[in-house]
Amino acid sequence: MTTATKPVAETAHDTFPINGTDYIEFWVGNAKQSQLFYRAAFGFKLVAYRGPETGVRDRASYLLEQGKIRLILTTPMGPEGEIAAHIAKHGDGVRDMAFWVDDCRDAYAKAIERGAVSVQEPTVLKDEHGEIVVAGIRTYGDTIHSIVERRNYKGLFMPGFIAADSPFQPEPVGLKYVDHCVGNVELGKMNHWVQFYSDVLGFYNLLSFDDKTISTEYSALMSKVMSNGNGRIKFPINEPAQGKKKSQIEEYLDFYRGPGVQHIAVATDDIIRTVRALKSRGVEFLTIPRTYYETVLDRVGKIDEDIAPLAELGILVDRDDEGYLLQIFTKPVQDRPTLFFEIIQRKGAKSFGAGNFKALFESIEREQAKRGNL
Ligand code: TYF
Ligand code: FE
Repeated sequence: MTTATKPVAETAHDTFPINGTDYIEFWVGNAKQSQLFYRAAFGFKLVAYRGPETGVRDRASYLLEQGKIRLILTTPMGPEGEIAAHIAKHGDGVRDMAFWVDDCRDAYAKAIERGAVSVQEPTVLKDEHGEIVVAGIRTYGDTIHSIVERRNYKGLFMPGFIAADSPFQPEPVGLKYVDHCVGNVELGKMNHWVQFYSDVLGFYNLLSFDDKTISTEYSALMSKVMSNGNGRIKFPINEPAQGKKKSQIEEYLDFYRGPGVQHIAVATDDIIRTVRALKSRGVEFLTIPRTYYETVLDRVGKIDEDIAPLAELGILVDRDDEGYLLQIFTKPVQDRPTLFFEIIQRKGAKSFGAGNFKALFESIEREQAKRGNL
């Protein structure tokens, strides 16, 4: 069932150091409307803009920020080119999970030497605030990793972007940083992409879930979590497994028309406050049966939070050797059942909520059934 692969390192030997996620860029059909959704519903702040008004003719991009999280929403100005083709095929989705590095040229050269496929050679972008060096490599599907060096840059974000402001300034909801980004890949390809992150980027295999860990009679999948050395980049990779029902991963692959980013997990220090705020602004979450809360404390032991608000909001709890975590999942954020968000609060735990997989996957399957995809 699992294909044989070379052993994957248990500790990282980073090909190049990564300081963290620089930004996540979405290619969308209407960035003007998407940026308002992420501000109004998720509490992001509009910071910068690049488009026809700033001399870029073929696209418009909006930079949003909350905590350390940067999102870019980009749309094409016409049907020509790779952005329009990406949207026609995938719908709205994640194009780029960018790495923040200290030395782009060195990082890019080392990645290419180890077999990365280039999408952009190191390119210098200059303005009066200094220079950014950016390169790009491919990962699964049509997704890329830009490699961004900003040590000689003092400006807002990047040359080409101008400050943007708006009279509409919704309160942030307490989102702090990107905790992990999950990719869905085709049946039989998980180990290929595990090997890519290991061989090319020097990441290590932090955790693995085979189809027995994950599936009961429910949605079957396998997952391996790849991490860089400092743990600031964590990429679980899922592939569908044979189950009684159509795997949620297959549903994603059918609608995204191939591999891509399935969910982005964002961290908060106060998940109850964050989820209340998100719900009051119209963000939809997966629902969890009341019965989950009748047994959760027997499973996870004592926690700081009251159970009542967790049950009211549908927040899940899990424990590992190092502590516990609280997590909740949105419904897909576009009409295709593709990308969704996870809100996570870690209280020591370094794991991903394996104890919640059954409750979570049953909830996902109720949504799949409503869509007629089970
Ligand atoms: O990132 C994770 O591993 C958890 C659990 O389709 C998860 O958030 C795994 C697979 C999936 C949804 C959530
Ligand atoms: Fe997750």
